[in-house]
Formats: sequence, structure tokens, C-alpha cells
Amino acid sequence: MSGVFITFEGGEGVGKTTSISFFAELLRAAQLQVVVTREPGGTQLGEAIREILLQPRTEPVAAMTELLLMFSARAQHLQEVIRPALGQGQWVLCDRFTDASFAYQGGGRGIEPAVIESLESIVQGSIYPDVTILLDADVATGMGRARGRGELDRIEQETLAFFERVRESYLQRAQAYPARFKRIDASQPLQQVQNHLQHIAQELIDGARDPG
Ligand code: Z5A
Repeated sequence: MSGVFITFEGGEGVGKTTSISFFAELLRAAQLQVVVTREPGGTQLGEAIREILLQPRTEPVAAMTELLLMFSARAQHLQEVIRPALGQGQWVLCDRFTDASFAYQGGGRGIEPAVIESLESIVQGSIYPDVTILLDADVATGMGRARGRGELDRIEQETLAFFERVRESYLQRAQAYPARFKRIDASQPLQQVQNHLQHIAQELIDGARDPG
């Protein structure tokens, strides 16, 4: 039995965390088994790598170091959490996955997509998200929501131009993979975002119950 792998993507503060818990409740209410997880992180080792990645540092971090750390955490996450859960027929909801590497390390830092694609294939094998929910809002809206929280982590300290490139990369990926991506306008009030999420969840639940 194979589960369903759903990823949530988007820039900073667009509402991924808020949306993923709402979505998980909708699936649980339909009696589905749900695992909620995140990247970088999701395992003990992955969370330790996350700390290294997000801690502000005095030395500049090479883009390739950042990319490889993201994929190291991902390899562990796939082995410990994602593959077993999917193998048991569970629904895995993941706050960011490899599209974030294409957006941040590719679009943001300028690493060639072909390099990221090679790592994607080596690390993931046949595991790709079934559905990716892209919460898209202009950079200022997301930053405004996220930045009431106090100190900025290393990646949050990037420039506005960096986050504009990240957003553009996400939009390009959504265009390149229209069957997988579902874009939600995250600048809307929460109620409207949740209506859209409810619609997507219902479609997926109906599809899973009646695959024919
Ligand atoms: N990263 C990477 O570079 N490469 C990779 O491969 C991966 C990750 C996997 C950590 O990610 C960093 O890792 C991230 C990318 C990098 N760096 N940055 N920047 P993260 O997902 O943990 O961090 P984040 O993007 O900064 O997430 P966030 O700030 O926690 O935001 P969020 O989860 O999208 O938003 P939220 O917490 O749900 O909502 C923020 C606030 O807005 C909150 O008060 C909500 O109540 C409110 N909200 C949410 N939706 C709405 C609407 N619709 N209206 C009004 N208010 C709202």
C-alpha cells in the first residue's frame, strides 16, 4: 500500500505552518492517517542540521555547502520518516521539500538546476511529491507576517532581491509542473486560503477513495 506525499511550499511567512495543520485536521477528520513533518528537519539528525543551517554565522556559507546540508537532512528524513510512512499507506504532509532547494539554492543562490536535479535523483530515487501546495504572496506580505517574531535566522537575513528570485523560481516550477502544483494566493485573508485548502483536500480524499 502506498500513501500520499504532499508538500507545502512558498516564501517566508506565507502561511505554510498554519495551512499544514489545517490540512492535517481535514484529513484526520476523514479518518486518514497523517504524518506532519518539515524540512530541513523532521528527524533528530535533520533538526541538528537545521540548526547549523539557520544559525547566523560570521563566515560566508558556500552555496554548495548549504545545498549539500539540505540534501543530507533530506536523505535522513526520507530513510527515517517519509519512506516508511508512505510504505504504510500514510499521508505525509511536509513543510518544504526539494522545490525549496530549487527555489532558494537554485533561484536564490544561483546553483544550476541540473546540479540540484542530480542530487534529487541520487537522494530521492523514485520518491517525488504527489501534490505540492504553493502558497504564493508578494515578498513584502510574507515578510511582514513573519517578522514580528524577533531575531532573523541566517537565511531570513537575505536581501529583498534574493526573496524575489526565490518567489520567481517557485512560480516557474509551478508552471513547469502544472499537474503536481496547486497554487494558492496566500495574500488573501486566512478564511479564503482555508476555503481553497478545503477544496483541494476534498478532491484528494475523493480521489483516494475512488481511484478509478
Ligand atoms: N530552505 C532552503 O533554503 N532550502 C531547502 O531545501 C529547504 C529549506 C527545505 C526554513 O524554512 C528555511 O529553510 C527557509 C528556507 C530554507 N528560509 N527562509 N527564509 P521554514 O519553512 O521553517 O521557515 P520560513 O519560510 O521562514 O517559514 P515561516 O516564517 O515559519 O512561515 P510560514 O510557516 O509560511 O507561515 P506561518 O507561520 O504559518 O504564518 C506566519 C504568520 O502569518 C502567522 O502569524 C499566521 O497566523 C499569519 N498568517 C498565515 N496566513 C495568513 C493569512 N492568509 N492572512 C493573514 N495572516 C496569516
